[in-house]
Amino acid sequence: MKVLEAPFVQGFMRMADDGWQQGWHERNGGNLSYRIKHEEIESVREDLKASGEWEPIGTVVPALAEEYFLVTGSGKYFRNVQRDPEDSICIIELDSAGERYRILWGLANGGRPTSELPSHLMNLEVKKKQNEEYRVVYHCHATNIIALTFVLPLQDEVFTRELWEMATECPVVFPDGVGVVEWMVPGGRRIAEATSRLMERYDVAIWAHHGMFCAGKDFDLTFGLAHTVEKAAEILVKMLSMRPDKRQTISPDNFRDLAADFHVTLPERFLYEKR
Ligand code: 2HA
Ligand code: ZN
Repeated sequence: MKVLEAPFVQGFMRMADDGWQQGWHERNGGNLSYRIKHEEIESVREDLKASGEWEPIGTVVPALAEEYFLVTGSGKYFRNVQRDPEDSICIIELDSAGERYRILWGLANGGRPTSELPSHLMNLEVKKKQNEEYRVVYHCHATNIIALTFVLPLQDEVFTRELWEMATECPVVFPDGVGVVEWMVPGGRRIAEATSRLMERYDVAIWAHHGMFCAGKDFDLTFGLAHTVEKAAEILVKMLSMRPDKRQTISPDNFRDLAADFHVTLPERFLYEKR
């Protein structure tokens, strides 16, 4: 099969376009990666060709050695993924040490995988060790989440609780909560390490004054997660714009009742009493 006919590639392109339509990918903002299944890479094998040299990833991910990934290209625009995928995205393979990659398809006019490749691969490695079914890592510049990083304390507990309170379904969609990374230079190993540490606990990591990272088992779940978090952030921004406090809200005991009925575990550290 041709790469562009494969369902996993179609799903990847649809997700990129969905993010663009949401307004989360100005210019070349954001990036997306997918850890390809064995049968999926075999289904497109005839269309793959090693075009360049092995290049360093910028970090080491031994648990992902010899795996294949579909990723957006550095400097490429989400706006163009659906229209010109061969120029915008690529399939890469990792070497046997998980230290280097090479391009097997895509980036037809040259280029490199996303500048956030270290973060994507380190997150995918953490998630794979937890649960083999995790395959998607998504980074977007969601507007309202970024806005909140200027007014809320950069603490996991506060972000999680405030987002949970904005929509009843939030604690059901992300019961583990969200983590927050203080401002750091993007693109390197340091921010990748900080993010992947948070991914040991959460499926969502917020980058202060920058955006968010989400991890999930498939495109629907991962996009849906980002969408739910950003929607809650939008409600919080609207609420804070109307008045600085809440007249009424969902209480810690309300959350405990919800957890019991929906069969989710909500860590007590998020259900603190507010002063
Ligand atoms: O430009 O979003 O974090 C791509 C990015 C870097
Ligand atoms: Zn970014």
